[in-house]
Amino acid sequence: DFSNLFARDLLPAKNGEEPTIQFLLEVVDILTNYVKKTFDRSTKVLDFHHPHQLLEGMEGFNLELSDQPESLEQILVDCRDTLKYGVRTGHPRFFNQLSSGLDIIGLAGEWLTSTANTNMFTYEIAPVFVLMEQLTLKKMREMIGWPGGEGDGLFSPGGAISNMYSVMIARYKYFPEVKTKGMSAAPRLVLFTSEHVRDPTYLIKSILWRVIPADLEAKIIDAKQKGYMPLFVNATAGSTVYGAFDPINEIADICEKYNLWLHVDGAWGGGLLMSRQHRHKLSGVERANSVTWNPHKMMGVPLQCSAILVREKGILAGCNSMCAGYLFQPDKQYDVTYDTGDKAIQCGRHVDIFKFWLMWKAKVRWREINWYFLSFILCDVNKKRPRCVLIHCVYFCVQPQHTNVCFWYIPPSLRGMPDGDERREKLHRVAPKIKAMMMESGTTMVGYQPQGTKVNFFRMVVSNSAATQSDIDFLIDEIERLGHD
Ligand code: ABU
Repeated sequence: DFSNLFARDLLPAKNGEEPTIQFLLEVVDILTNYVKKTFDRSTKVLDFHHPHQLLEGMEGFNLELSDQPESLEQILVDCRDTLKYGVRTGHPRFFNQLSSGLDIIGLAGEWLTSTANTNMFTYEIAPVFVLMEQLTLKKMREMIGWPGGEGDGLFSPGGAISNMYSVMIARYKYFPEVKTKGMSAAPRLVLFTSEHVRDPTYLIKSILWRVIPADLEAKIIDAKQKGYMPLFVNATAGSTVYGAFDPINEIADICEKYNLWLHVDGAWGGGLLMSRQHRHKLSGVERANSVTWNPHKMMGVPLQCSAILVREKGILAGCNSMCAGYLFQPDKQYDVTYDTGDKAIQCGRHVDIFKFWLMWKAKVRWREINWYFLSFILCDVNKKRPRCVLIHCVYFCVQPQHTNVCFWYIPPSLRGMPDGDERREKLHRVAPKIKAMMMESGTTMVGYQPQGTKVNFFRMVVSNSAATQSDIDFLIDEIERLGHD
């Protein structure tokens, strides 16, 4: 009974050891129960409530911060409720995000990381983690194919930040004076990326969602003629929606011809470098100047775990170092090149490496995972059930390149309707409606979106190693059940 105990009774309080151990054992019990239920298919993926319902307080779960300390009993209730009203992203029927699953080794790593509670900025306070990061980044560079695994890198708070690092170091490489003089020291710089990516400067046309190299070259020439300075090309390895892989070798040829920085955004598809069967989809990645690779996506490492990998050693420090004297004293007793913090744009940096390092040790090579098998099953299921129109089949006429499967569900009332504005408007409302009902019933979760001229469609991704064929069938059955008008 913790109702008469408070945070002040725990360590470092005098005689705090016993209540601390008892309290933590209770917490572990809550967490292990949650883990068990996560893999239990009779458990719901979520217990959905609207924001106002949660804010008003659910059965004693009060999000408000009170003026008085709460008892440890209430703190334990808060822990239970927090998990109860959350989403089980490790559930075998959670397909909503590129990052999903609950890896037990990774979880153990995350628990240890929180317990160690240190900061990656200096070797002095994170000696083991800093070395793990260096060794793991080297392994990743070896997988990319850079000679001897040489180069540079960092774990960052996510794929967008890793991509931003690549833009910053490319700019620094060509115009180092920007660091001290600002953007006026550079001409108007131009970045090139696929038309399927958000808010780029220059959009490269694509076919089957892969950029067309000839269009890239035409756009580079156009930018030069307008007096701009082409700087950077992003090739996507596994696009967010369709899972498309750009032709890296052909893009690299153009980058070499025009002396441009080549970045490969493999946030989603980078994990395939671990697969003998699928790594060819990133063929040419070894010619990139920088690569983003998020182990928290395809490789199932608990969030967050995103790496920016760079071929040129030292450029991250060159670009970002500010030499803060209170952290990076040059006269420490150890080799201060291990103080990695000065390479980062942030100061404090979370330990993202340990769970990944531990999983790598435990698995060595990631399972030649049945994700592909499952996504192909989903394609087949769709083909057999003409109620679902597979975008890949309509537009690709081939299997998806990655585990993304995009499709429309066609409810009975729309099946005989001729194509036109009315049908499009109605079809546009189908996926959000089904998704809302799916969340209310809490049985499964899948994403949807419109894109370009395409009305809302389901984007199904398989990256959860707990998912099986029966879960794919369940999802399709559920869409049919909920979508039957
Ligand atoms: N950074 C893109 C993640 C999108 C997703 O998980 O659905």
